[in-house]
Amino acid sequence: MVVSSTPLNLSLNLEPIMKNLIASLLLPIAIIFAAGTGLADKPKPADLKKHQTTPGQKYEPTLDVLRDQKVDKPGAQPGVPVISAADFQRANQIYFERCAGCHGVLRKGATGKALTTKITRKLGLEYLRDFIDYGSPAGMPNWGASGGLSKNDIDLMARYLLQEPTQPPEFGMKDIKATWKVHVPLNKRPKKKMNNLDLDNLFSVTLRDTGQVALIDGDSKKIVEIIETGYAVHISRVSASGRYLLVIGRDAKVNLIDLYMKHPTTVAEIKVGAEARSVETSKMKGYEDKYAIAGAYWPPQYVIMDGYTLEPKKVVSTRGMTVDTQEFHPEPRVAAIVASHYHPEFIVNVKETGKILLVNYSDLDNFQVSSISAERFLHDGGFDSTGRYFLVAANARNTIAVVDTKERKLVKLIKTGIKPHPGRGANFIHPKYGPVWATSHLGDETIALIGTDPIKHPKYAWKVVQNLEGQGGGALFVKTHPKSKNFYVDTPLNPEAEIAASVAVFKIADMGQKEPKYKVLPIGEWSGITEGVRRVVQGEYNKAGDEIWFSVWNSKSQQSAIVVVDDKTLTKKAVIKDKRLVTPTGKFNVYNTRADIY
Ligand code: DHE
Repeated sequence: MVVSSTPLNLSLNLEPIMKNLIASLLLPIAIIFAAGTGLADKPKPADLKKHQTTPGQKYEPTLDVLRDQKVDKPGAQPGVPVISAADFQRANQIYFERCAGCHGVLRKGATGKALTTKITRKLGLEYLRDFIDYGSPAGMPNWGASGGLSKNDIDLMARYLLQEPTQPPEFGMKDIKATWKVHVPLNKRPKKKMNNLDLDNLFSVTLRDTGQVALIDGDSKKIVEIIETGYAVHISRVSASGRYLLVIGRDAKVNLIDLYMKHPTTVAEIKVGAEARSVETSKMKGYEDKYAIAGAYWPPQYVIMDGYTLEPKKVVSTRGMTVDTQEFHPEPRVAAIVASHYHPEFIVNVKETGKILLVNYSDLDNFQVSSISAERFLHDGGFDSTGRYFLVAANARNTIAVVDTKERKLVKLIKTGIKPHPGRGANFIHPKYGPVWATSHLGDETIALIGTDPIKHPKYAWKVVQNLEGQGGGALFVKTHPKSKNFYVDTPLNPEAEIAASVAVFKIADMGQKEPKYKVLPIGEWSGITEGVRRVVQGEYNKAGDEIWFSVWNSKSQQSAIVVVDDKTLTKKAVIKDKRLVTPTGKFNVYNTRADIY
């Protein structure tokens, strides 16, 4: 069963950024249909009853850093409506906020179809306007009636799509170097840890809308440091030694934070592009902490840096052919990156081409990259419990790709439910099937369990051995811990407020039953916050594995919190509230993150 198709309540008191996340799905869908098969029938308002916006559709990139670029309007062309410079700038902003995530920066298609002028001019102004206004049974919402775009904006977007697209600037080594700053040189850094923090139980918490991370002590639950980072910081990763914390903003700014300083501080920073989401550090024995890597959405490239200073060493473009149709893709974004434990390699997932790159960092002068053809639209993923196999979601293809990082080859492509979104996934020993790795789904209520032990449980390896039924779609992250008996699933993008504000917990011991039951923890309610949507997102364990932290993510102007759950009793253990805790989302326990425990 697909999750509720209740239209999203855009009147919720959300900050614009959240609205963008929701809206980013709507416009592309319209255009996908129009551009997909050429000229479809003119959309009818009556068809709108069939329109749906699923949680999966809400989860598309908003390129809001590129949105703010200053652009020149293209010159006048015969038969193309004239558009003023100010209007073009505004339409460009709307496009990057809402459309580019699916249709690509260059409008040559990404998860959505291409919107080049060859296609749009064939469709014509009136057609495009109607399509954006009235929608279609294929999933196009009624922008006019829904109030998502005003009549003027619909008209503007239709005219914009007839103009040649803008191309944001490239960002090569010279530009990257110009942004590189070492605030504290290596010889000025402490030789040993200068603070009393229990670093292994420290949490780096994304404060999404303030462009900061909060470092929170896992024992006292107090904020020990707030550190300025890039715009709408996305993830934190920890170096193999546990000394350095790396954080990446959506604006592609990487902060290298030294946790040994008396007050952990940014010791180096750099920008690797204009839009980015992923960062990682080398973990192979002998190379611990030595290199860092960051992947960009725009330009489509990754950058290898010195792990202690972030000095950029190598910038590599990901442009190339797709794995299936073997057509050129001009802007394949870099999604998840992990560090191999078997070879001096980063495993770089290239979204639109579907390639998993094994990027060898042992000799940057004789640089070697191996390419595994997996499946298009790779997004997020993590290791199995042994750290040998890497499982990654090709989300728009409802597939999990498995790579053996020791043998350096693709093991299997496994079909799961609709739009898998594992985060890094979760590993546990199933009472019947042995070791499994789990992923939740954005587009349905199932949680797929995949067998990961080809030696002792070969019958179950690399198969979906069980589909659990959770609270609903809109799930983003699953979590457990080797010491825990429980398995948690969040649902922050579910359209039902109660489901978005709670998590489901399964007992691992019950998994052998035909339809294992789950318990609902009302985390939003436990936070004591009564305003806002209270999206409960991304469970993260402490080092001991006896408590799990959830963010209660409200909009910037509303109160948010972190609720700590006692993993044994499944009761509320603590609520962290602080006026500095604005829009907390991802939380990264230093020990679990550096040791790949999830
Ligand atoms: Fe994420 C991981 C991209 C929206 C919270 N997110 C990732 C990764 C990618 C990605 C590629 C994997 C990085 C890695 O492992 O190296 N995320 C994107 C998007 O493109 C998308 C859909 C839209 C956008 O414009 O950014 C998006 N992500 C979100 C959110 O709205 C979330 C819920 C809140 C937020 O802070 O923005 C969110 N993403 C996260 C988190 C992780 C993540 C917490 C890391 C999970 C982990 O356990 O490692």
